[in-house]
Amino acid sequence: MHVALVLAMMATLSWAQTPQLHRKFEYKHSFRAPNLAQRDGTIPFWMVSGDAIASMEQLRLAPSMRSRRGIAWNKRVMSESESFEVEMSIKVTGQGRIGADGLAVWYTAQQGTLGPVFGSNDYWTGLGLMFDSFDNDGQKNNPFVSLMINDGTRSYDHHTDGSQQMLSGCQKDFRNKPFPMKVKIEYLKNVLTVLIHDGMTQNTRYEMCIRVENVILPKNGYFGLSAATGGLADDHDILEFSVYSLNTEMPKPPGTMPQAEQQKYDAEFEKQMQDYEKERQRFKEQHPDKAKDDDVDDFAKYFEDATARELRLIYESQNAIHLVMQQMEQKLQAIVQQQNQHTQMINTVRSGGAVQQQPATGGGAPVAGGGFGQEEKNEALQALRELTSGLRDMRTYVNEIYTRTFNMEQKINQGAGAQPQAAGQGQGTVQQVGGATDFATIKNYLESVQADVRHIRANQNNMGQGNAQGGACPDVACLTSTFFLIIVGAQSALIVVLLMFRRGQEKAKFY
Ligand SMILES: [Ca+2]
Ligand SMILES: [Ca+2]
Repeated sequence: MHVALVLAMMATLSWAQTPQLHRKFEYKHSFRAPNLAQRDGTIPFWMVSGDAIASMEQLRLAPSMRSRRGIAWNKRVMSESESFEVEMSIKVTGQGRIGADGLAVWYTAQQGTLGPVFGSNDYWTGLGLMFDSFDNDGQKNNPFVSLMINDGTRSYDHHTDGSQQMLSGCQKDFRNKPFPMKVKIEYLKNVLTVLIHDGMTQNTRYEMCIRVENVILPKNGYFGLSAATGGLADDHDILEFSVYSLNTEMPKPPGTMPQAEQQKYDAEFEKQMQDYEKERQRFKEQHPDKAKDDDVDDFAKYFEDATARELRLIYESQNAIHLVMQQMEQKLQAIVQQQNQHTQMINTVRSGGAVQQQPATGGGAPVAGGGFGQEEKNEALQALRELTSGLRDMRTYVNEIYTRTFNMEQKINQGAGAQPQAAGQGQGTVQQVGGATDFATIKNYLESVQADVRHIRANQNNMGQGNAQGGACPDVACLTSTFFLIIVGAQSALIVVLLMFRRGQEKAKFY
């Protein structure tokens, strides 16, 4: 009873201590369709040589033409792990009942070169997995898959299909299958396994082909592929070559890795922020006068002082003016377009009877040049001139009002103060009675001012009517672009003067 319990506990412990296998896709050793190759026919991290051609869909190691050979070799060594898994998708297709020569997958100490062994060099060091199409030794056992491990001293024997040299193999017809053949090569803890799906069904069903123990492969080897044709020829295409590193030293399951890393980075960031804050505090303590400036809380105060706010307000108001001007321009354009249409219609009516033909030939295209004639332009210019002179008149009237008001003030003051000589008896009684007729005088002046204002209004009305007749601005506010620019200019000049004045004041404070 006790023994059984102890055994069970030991079993549980040993199971718990078994390291989990971490399988990771290694893109620097892999390629797969679609987008197998780049536009220039290269495969990233791979060299392609001989008659091999890489396209988006496949790597054609050797085409179905006589005596061709091509190789493709990984430029990077497999340093990610000693154990690995390779998943391949292969198509070998040809017109004949028999094909040749075949293709090979390599894992070697050095990169391969073009040569006699299925397109690659002889005397290699490492693994060669041959897919031999042609039956050289007449054993009626081809196509055949064979595994040969070489230490760089042996030459491959084609006459026997390598049957005396191979470690293991299996007979497998891989030519002209409806679906790509799938091959899975696993090298884990010096055990090499080759599983093959023959491509007869779409669903992958692997069958064991090779399993060999105590296989020693070179560390940091290169993956390679090659194929060759002879008197007979097949297309030898690789659709996928995916390499996965197999590591047992990764305790964490792959799903939690990114989150763990994220937490690590977050912690690091937090730590650095704290360090920075500490440094800042220390600096502030050491240099209280300098540190004051970079105080974040006070920054806003420095940011918008009175001058800045003023500038911002000016900027905003100028933006508003700009917007209004843009709107005016749009409206003017719309008016011009309308006028064009009207002119066109009038012309059409004048030409007589051509109204029905117009839409067919002219369509809706506006008469750009002729629509706004010289006469209209002159009229518009005239209206503008009138408006300008009207504004000038208005200014004169305003000045006049100002002058009169000023004079009136002066006279009132005089009336209230010392007695003028020319004022006569009436003025004298004003003083005596205590300002009874003073109101009458003010009334007179007010009436004269009222009359002036009425006069100005009448003038304005006349001007308004004149403009309306001119048709310069029927719907929009009667304000020309020129006048607007003058306003903006005057405003800008004022700002500049104000700023200069302020700057002068500030300088005065320092010097
Ligand atoms: Ca052969
Ligand atoms: Ca054979």
